[in-house]
Amino acid sequence: MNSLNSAVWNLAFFIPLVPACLAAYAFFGFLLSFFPLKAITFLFDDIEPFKAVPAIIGCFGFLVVCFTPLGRDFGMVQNIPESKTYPVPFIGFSEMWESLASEFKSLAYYLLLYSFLLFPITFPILVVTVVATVLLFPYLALVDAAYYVVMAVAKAVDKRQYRTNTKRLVCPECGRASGRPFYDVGTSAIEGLRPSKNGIFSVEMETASFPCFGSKGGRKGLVQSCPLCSSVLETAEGKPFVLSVAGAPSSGKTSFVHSVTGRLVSTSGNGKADKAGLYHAWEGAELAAYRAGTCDPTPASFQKPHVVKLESGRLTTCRLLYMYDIGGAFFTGQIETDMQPQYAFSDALAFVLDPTCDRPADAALDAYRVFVGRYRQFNRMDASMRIDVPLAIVVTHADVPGPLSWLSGSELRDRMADIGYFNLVNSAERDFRRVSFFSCDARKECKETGDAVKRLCEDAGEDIGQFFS
Ligand SMILES: Nc1nc2c(ncn2[C@@H]2O[C@H](COP(=O)(O)OP(=O)(O)O)[C@@H](O)[C@H]2O)c(=O)[nH]1
Ligand SMILES: [Mg+2]
Repeated sequence: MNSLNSAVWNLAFFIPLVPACLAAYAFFGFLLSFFPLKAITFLFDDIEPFKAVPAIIGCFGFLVVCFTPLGRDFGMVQNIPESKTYPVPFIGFSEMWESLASEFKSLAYYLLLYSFLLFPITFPILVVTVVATVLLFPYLALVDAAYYVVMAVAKAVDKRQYRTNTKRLVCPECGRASGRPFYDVGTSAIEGLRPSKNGIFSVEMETASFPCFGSKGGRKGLVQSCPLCSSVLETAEGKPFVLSVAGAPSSGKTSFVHSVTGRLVSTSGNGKADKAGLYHAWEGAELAAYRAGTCDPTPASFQKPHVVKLESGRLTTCRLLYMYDIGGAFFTGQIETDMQPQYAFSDALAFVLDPTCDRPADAALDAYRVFVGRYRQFNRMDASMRIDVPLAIVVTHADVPGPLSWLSGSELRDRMADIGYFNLVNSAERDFRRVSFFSCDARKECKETGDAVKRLCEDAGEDIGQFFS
């Protein structure tokens, strides 16, 4: 910012100088029409040099006085003011004119004094300086206009980023969604922040001014908390993508979640994340157990979501993948589990089925019916309304050779419809606008599990899909 301010400052000596020289040239021509200078016009045929030479002397003299140590004798100290609100961009421009004008004024004043001594040199410089001082006003007006345009654009970008990135908070601790987080500003917790008129680096709040977006902004680093459970969050305003996993007991839901998580973390989000990590410590222990080949049954009661945090220099905030994995008993309909709040704000749904279990098509269809019934009930959607949230049907146990192993897309869909899953396929396609099909070995961190989530992200129109390979 200092270099930008000094560029504006220095250009203030050059840009007005060009028209100032032309004006000085015209002025000296004007002087030649008065006594006693008028005599020159009678004595010389060519009076051009009498206009041009003083203009050139004035122009060069002006530059010498402004930019050499000689200038100090003329009050020209080249004192670029420190922008008070640094590092807010461009704010220095409009604040600079007073200092600039005072330097020009003292220069003109000293030149006026000296002009009695070295009249032929100092007088032209004085003329150029006076004209350049006048032209300083349109120059600074233009600079300020540019500043306000840039600021308006920066503010619009800032607002948009803030709105889209903090539109919704999903608490990694209580698993519930709310509006913007509470920000701890020292004296009180306030809800939501607004970008200030200065744009990207500062935010006006009830109590004070805090830094906002941008590389130097610290707003994302303010302590934030969940408005519902008051837990302190480390989401740094990360944008959440919520995936709810459903399926019959032991169909492979938990394995699927660990497969996606493990692959995401070990591939650093398709090599596109600077950091890919787990949010909760317990997730690390569970992932390690999964990698060692054990997968404990999940209790039917509501659980905290699995959260993967992806950070990339190309994104203004991080991306958080939430995966809700609940006990399969919920989908048998026997358990009156109260509410699964995530169904109100899921961005995508995955329905997992095991084709190797006893009567697999019936088991899957029963679980599917309970799942969709509860989803509709929770979202107050009757059976005639199609669900906009994308669904992926994930068939596990691809490692056990069978008719569905390692198929995907329409090939898998058609095969499923042929071998007894017709009702499931048909219901899914009636209930959901977008349905995709994948087969995978959920015990491994295989590509197919990531493909399923990638597709769901893409169907939901979210950029987090880029992190899956
Ligand atoms: N061979 C094989 N076993 C699987 C697969 N997916 C899950 N399992 C096993 O099935 C059992 C139940 O899996 P789990 O993920 O706990 O199912 P959940 O009850 O739906 O969460 C575990 O012993 C897993 O190791 C798979 O794709 N292939
Ligand atoms: Mg489980």
